[in-house]
Amino acid sequence: MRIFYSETHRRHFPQGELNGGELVTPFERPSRVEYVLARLKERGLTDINAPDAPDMAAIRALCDPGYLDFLETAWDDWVAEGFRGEIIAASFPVRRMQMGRPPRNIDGKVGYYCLAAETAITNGTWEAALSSAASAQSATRAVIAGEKAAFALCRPPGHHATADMYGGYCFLNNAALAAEQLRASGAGKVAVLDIDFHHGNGTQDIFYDRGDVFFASLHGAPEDAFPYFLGYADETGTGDGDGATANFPMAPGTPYSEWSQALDQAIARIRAHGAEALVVSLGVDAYKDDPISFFKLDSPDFTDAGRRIATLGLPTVFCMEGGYAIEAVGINTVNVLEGFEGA
Ligand code: SP5
Ligand code: ZN
Repeated sequence: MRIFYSETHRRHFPQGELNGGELVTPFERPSRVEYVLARLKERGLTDINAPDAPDMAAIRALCDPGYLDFLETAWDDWVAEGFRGEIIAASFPVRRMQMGRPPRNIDGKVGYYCLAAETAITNGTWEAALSSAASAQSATRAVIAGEKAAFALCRPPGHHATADMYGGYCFLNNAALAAEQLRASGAGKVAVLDIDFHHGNGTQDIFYDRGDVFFASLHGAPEDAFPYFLGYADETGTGDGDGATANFPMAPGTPYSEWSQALDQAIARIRAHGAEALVVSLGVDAYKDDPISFFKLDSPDFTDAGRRIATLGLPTVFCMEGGYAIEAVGINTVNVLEGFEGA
């Protein structure tokens, strides 16, 4: 399997994540990638490539222009304002306030474009986010060129990012870029299967009113888990997208025996939709020892999940999302890929 990854991810490494009222070292940290790379090599998956430069036209086509301008200049604007810490949002447009007017002031703008305050922006975040998108785009290009599957080792992750908001450690929605690219290459229908522990709110939002991109997500129920405000089972799409969103929220403690049934249902829905290509939002935070999640998958379960995903028989782009049990993130991620390849 061809693998794409950029060292530029290291430019995004905030010191602080807002967690329980403290600033802690972010769970989403550069060493995650090192563990995945080490495991890939250990298992003989050595076709590891730097991505091409990001396709900016595709990123501009997906995202809000004001949002992209904000991300590109946020750090400089923050420093120019006289702030000395990392960029953390503190004020948000919420119920009964103005949702459509981005402020001029950078502190206001940050809140306007932010969906969760745990995620800090630093010098280098924009470059890292672009390099992550570039990995997704290059992996997708390889699949379009005829590879059965490719793995984009994206960091930072993407599935929480909407067209105009960052948060949940995500800035640009890599999986959505991949899905759009597959569509543009001629696939009439594509599907995004999101197996990260958290609901892929960004991906769902981007495709919610479209029938050409099916979105299925397995995740911790919104009553109990981030991102809290989306991901209920009764969210099924709207307009042309009516019926093209499928959510499988699950309770704390969910074991693989139950999770795998949801996976099978998601797979059946994708098959029924008639998808011709697949994007997998590959988070491995459903793992039993993940520090911020509450499912009970064990490492061999990820191999089995990869095997089940392969039964779709579709050209597949894997995009790395979450997974924070540092020592196991490589094993679990590569298990999915090996399960898929071995099937
Ligand atoms: C890509 C991805 O996996 N993003 C996840 C972002 C989650 N951020 C907020 C997590 C808040 C979790 N609080 C958990 C406390 C555990 N004791
Ligand atoms: Zn996650």
